[in-house]
Amino acid sequence: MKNLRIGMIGYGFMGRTHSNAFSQVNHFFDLPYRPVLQTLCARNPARAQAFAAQWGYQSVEADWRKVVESPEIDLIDIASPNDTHAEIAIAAAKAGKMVMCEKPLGRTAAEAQGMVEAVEAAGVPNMVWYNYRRVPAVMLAKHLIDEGRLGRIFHYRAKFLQDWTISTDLPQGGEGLWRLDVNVAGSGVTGDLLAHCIDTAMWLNGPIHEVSATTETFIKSRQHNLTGKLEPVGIDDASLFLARFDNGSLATFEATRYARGHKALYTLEINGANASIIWDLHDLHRLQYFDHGDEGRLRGWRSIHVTDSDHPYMKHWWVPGLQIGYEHTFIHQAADFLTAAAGGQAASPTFRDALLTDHVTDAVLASAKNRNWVSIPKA
Ligand code: SOE
Repeated sequence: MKNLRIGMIGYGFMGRTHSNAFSQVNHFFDLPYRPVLQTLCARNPARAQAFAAQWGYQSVEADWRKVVESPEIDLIDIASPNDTHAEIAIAAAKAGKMVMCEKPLGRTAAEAQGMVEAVEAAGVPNMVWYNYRRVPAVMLAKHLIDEGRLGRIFHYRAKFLQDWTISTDLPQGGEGLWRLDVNVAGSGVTGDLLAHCIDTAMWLNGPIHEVSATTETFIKSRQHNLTGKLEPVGIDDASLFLARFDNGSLATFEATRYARGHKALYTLEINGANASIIWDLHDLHRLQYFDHGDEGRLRGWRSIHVTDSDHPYMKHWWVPGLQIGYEHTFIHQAADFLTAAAGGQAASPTFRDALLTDHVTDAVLASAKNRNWVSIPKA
């Protein structure tokens, strides 16, 4: 097993999920690489030191360029705010490093395009952390769909509901709240939450053909943490869209941070001619499955507890019936990446896959602004 020395850029929520994945992955998966937490790179020196000590990083660096150029680093993992993704990823690819990037890939598709070109020109393994694909129940849904069990797909329905920005007193900008600053985040819930729904949807149900959207910014100005001034809010607080997929199915998508009581309710439902599937992040190890082919008297929704050893990823964990959770999705993604990287390959979703999601989020924002249907560019 070869060491793979990681330069982690960022130490927020995602820096923790990724560091945890790299720390745990070899305990549960037999892999060609052993990730080594080599360097933690972040702007606040005291917090960076504390984070590095807590997670076991061997060194700390404030300038990401030094990490990217360092001969002691094999892989750059970008877990810093969205406005830093492109510059770091492009420099890392040019330096011949493998690159992993937190979602969304770019703030716009134009920004993501340059990132795709850089990793493909350098031929370096790459992946974007759309982690919900690696929930075992969601992966099981993928297998059932690919086996053709649902038949012709008519409907796709997805929601991602949160409620953490309802207070008018919540400021925007700076550490922890950069998601509310449009210059840093690129957009609001469209790029942050709908991007997850769109990534999963296109993976399960194929390309989206066109969208018609509406968005709202409920709170129009907030104190900015960096300037201290009351400033206009540029992000979308809620975003809803209708979509038509290339396969002829119709879809509705909704994301908001104003659904009081919902903390991270990501749900999806797919209705096919033969069967339907429902999944809910708050009950993430269950897949609801209805099969019209079942004997009529017994036909009904099955609630599959996706914890058995023949379910995706589950043989690597405990014994059948015992559950895993959110953090494991990142561990699965790290395992898949390390396996692909050993063969010099990208892992899904690749930078190119994530570029398509950015095209859809761009189209959603354009449609909401111009009040029209917008077609999605082809891959
Ligand atoms: C936003 O609150 C957020 O942390 C997203 O940025 C993550 O991608 C999502 O998985 C949970 O919610």
